[in-house]
Amino acid sequence: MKRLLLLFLLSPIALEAQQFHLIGNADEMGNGCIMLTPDLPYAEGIAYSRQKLDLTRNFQIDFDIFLGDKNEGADGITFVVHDDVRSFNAFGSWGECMGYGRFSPGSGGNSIDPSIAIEFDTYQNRFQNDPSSDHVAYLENGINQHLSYWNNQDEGFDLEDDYLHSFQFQWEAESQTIRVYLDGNEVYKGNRDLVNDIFNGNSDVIWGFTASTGRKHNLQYFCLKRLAMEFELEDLDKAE
Ligand SMILES: [Ca+2]
Ligand SMILES: [Ca+2]
Ligand SMILES: [Ca+2]
Repeated sequence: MKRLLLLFLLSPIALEAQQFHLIGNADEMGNGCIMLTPDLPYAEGIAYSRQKLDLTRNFQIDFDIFLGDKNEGADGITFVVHDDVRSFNAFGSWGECMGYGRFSPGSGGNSIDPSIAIEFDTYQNRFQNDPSSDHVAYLENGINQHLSYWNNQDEGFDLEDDYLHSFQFQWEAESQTIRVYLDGNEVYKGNRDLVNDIFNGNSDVIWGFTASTGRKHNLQYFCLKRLAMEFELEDLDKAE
């Protein structure tokens, strides 16, 4: 019962495009959506909320993502939470790194670190262990390679279908649980002490979205829905 109660007590906050700091090709679209990349090669765009997240509290973020209208396009979007020293100007590499990571774990090049990310990958790069289908994966510290992924067990799974897809990210602070939903399906669930194991004890972190294209490309954007943040842990205890 406690978990249900927590979600009901979250306070939703309406998000506006002006609350985001934009880098590279990112640009307001004027309809509550922010473009990350135009449908052009070698583009990269990043949008960070100016309001940081507090990992000592529960929160839930809802938004829609658009990954393009052609299956042969690329490369995808990541949702990122980070504490990189470059703060609101942190960026990663283009192409298969989706503006988040670097090309290989041991290589140089720009990546957002320390961080976690959820990637929505629309192009197969064998070096990153990508399946032939589009997929979702959990990433850490600017490394795009992943051992596991979610593609609905469908080798034809395609997100570049000219539709918006709903995405939800939930953080439950006490149990240190991450839950991710795409179009209502649970696509990732994991337990991680983010504050201590990723962010070196810091609980105030930057969040936003990154995307890039390479030789192949697509229009990629996200639309704001809401951020729901738990206000006071004490209030929850009283409510019980
Ligand atoms: Ca593709
Ligand atoms: Ca890829
Ligand atoms: Ca695809």
